Amino acid sequence: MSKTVLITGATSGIGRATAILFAVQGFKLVLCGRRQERLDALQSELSKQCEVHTLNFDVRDKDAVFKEIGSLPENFAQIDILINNAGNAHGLDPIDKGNVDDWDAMLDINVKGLLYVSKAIIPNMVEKKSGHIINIGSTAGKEVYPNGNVYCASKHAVDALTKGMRMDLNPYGIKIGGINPGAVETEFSNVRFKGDDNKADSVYDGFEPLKPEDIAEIIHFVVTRPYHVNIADLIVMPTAQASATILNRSL
Ligand code: NDP
Ligand code: 8X3
Repeated sequence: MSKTVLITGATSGIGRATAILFAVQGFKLVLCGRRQERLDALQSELSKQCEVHTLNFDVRDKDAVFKEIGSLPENFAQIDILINNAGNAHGLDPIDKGNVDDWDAMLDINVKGLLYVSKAIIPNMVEKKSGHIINIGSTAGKEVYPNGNVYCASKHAVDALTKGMRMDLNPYGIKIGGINPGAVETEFSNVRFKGDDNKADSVYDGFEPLKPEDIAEIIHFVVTRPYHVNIADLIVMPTAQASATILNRSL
């Protein structure tokens, strides 16, 4: 029987590429996001390949998270694999000039949103004594870079939660892993720079960034290992990247 996968942030970038690849592989999909038209487009496209259900909620809205996940139809309600992917950076400012609304957004979405979605799904995994959770962290969760302050803090928190979940859910045989990408060309920088496309494009100038499909393939590899193999933590960067700030822009 195909496994059921719930992907947050499925309307764009890494989440969308993962949904498309997983559909080809015949998983059953629960796709989440806030942009209904994109959810509808994915549903109509991917339904040709697999069973798809969509949920529209903001991960910051605790009540909506529990209501939507709690009201999944019976044939989608048993989530085998949770991919906690929804998230973004908002702004790139020194700490003294940071916008507090940006700080709220990053901590509320990247950290608390991930927690709410996990809390809505973990009890069923505990009951079944099976499940797999993948948290999409970042190289920003492994190092800090200038002006990255709160985004880096949010992804360091994701890294800590990945480790904590692995410890706490170990008695139940639930797999927990973190995947931590470097620069991936998605809508990430458009969101970070609030729609300034020139600024967003310049992030990837002069080097070949990762594609969302690269991360989707890695997620697929991680979830298709035999039961006794848990890929606990993984960092993936473009070849041109050596750290958050060391980029070879001549490649
Ligand atoms: P995108 O901006 O392309 O996608 C972000 C996704 O998150 C969208 O589907 C968006 O959907 C969803 N999302 C954002 N805010 C919310 C919210 N409040 N509630 C529900 N869903 C939300 O970026 P990426 O694909 O690049 O990002 C995916 C993950 O990868 C993030 O966690 C990001 O931090 C991480 N990452 C990205 C890297 C990169 O360089 N691109 C590198 C390392 C990590 P919608 O707007 O429809 O709600
Ligand atoms: C995204 C990668 O370097 O912009 O998490 O923080 S970075």
